[in-house]
Amino acid sequence: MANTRFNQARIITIERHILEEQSIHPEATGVLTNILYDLALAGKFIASQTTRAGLSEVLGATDEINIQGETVMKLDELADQTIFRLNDHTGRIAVMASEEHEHLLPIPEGFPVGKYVLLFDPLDGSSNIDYNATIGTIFAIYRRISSDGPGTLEDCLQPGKALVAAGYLIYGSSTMLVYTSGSGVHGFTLDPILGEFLLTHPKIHIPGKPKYYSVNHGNEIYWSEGVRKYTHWLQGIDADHKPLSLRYIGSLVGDFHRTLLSGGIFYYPADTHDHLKPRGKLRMAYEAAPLAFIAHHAGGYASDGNSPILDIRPAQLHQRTALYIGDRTLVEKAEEFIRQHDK
Ligand code: FDP
Repeated sequence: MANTRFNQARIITIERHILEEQSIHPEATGVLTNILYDLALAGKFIASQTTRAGLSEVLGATDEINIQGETVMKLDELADQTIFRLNDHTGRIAVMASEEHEHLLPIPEGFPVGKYVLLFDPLDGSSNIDYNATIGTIFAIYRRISSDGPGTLEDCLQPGKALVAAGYLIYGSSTMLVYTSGSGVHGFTLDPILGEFLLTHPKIHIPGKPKYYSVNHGNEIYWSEGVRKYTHWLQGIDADHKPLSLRYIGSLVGDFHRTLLSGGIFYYPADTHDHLKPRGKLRMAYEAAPLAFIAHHAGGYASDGNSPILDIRPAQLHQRTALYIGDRTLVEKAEEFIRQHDK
């Protein structure tokens, strides 16, 4: 009996956790707390749809091509609309931007406009949907910098170091929500029976002994000399350490989540072939900046190969970037190789 009570005392729902975090900040109004709840709710909804993909006829592509030139999957649309609709009327958000839309997503007329800015990648890793592999949702929350009225493009083009909170939902063998609002990175696992996110990974810190490196080796012919030499170093060639093992899902949230929990590095370099991905593939605002914020608060580091991701102010909503993220020493080593060989 005593044992049962003890176990129950340790159950921390996301609601309790976010409220406790809010109480550390006496100036907090509860608005951010509510945005985080709304995103947790969006995550539950998206998770319920992704686990039913194929059954409820949502698997497969729509006929539309999105702004990135990719075929829009039905689940992408669902996730996109879910997040927008759960946040468009609350009076907490000034403006939104989604990886799926070319332009800003203003708050619809008639609804109050709030003080936060929400950027999201509704379903990251969508090329994996048809193969039942891990996918995710990434979100980034800034304070608006414009004074009033509808939120502006400038509100959305802030550097990652201005983030108030960032997180992701991962739809894998279980559904998890991982977030930080600046005081630690915390992970919650969705109990599908209770329908609640429970704290399972408090205070995540990237482990010091890296196990894995994660990169799309299929692109090696496009890499710079620095990136190639760095990769050889990770493989133990001309290095004073054992080779790291390779893991690559091709779904950023999945690859990042593993890196966060097991240590190591994920990278998606820029191409040396200008016509391909001279700035890399990943999006600064929807992918790199929020994950860099999480990595930073978990003791890690993220760089574009030259400078910290968190220092870069994107010039455009859909700006792409090279990304090196994870263990601080490994990311700094990548910068060192690039400095030495690519200038
Ligand atoms: P996807 O194209 O499946 O949506 O930025 C999107 C992304 O996946 C990331 O999630 C993933 O890390 C990367 O692209 C995979 O790109 P490659 O297929 O070129 O490796």
